[in-house]
Amino acid sequence: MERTLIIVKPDAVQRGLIGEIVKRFEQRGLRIIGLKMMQVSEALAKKHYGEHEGKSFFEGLVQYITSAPVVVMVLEGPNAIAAARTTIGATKPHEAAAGTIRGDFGMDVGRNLVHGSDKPESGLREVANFFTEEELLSWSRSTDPWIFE
Ligand code: IDP
Ligand code: MG
Repeated sequence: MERTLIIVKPDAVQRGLIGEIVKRFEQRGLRIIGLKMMQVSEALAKKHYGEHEGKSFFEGLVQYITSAPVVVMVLEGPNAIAAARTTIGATKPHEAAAGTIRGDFGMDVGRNLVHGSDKPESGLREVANFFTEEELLSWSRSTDPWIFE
């Protein structure tokens, strides 16, 4: 089972899209094992987006992600990372396929609504940055055998 960190970014929270976005991951079949609302500190933002430090958009990205509350969640499932990223859509919303979150709700790469981990190692690192082990639940759904073979 893979784990992915999802962030419902400040623009999505401000636009009232928390429920819509959570719904899309739920209906896909990903299992939510942690979920909370928080405001990201500058230190946490810089740690989370460390790979982008030095890029032209880095300061703006840190400003954006710390500017207002976010909802963070951990999703679990076989191939959870790839599944979540196809539900999220391409980084640049104007290139994202219709039917994806970014393709349905976004216009600008600087306001692209949602984050999802990009590989299993990032998933583990990012989940540990945002959640303690006590905040994550190990549980199974009665529907799991109908979603995962
Ligand atoms: P991802 O979120 O699809 O994995 P990354 O390339 O990892 O995309 O970039 C992280 C985040 O940085 C993006 O989701 C977006 O918020 C922001 N970002 C990436 N490229 C740009 C840019 O050219 N201008 C402004 N923000 C950007
Ligand atoms: Mg990324």
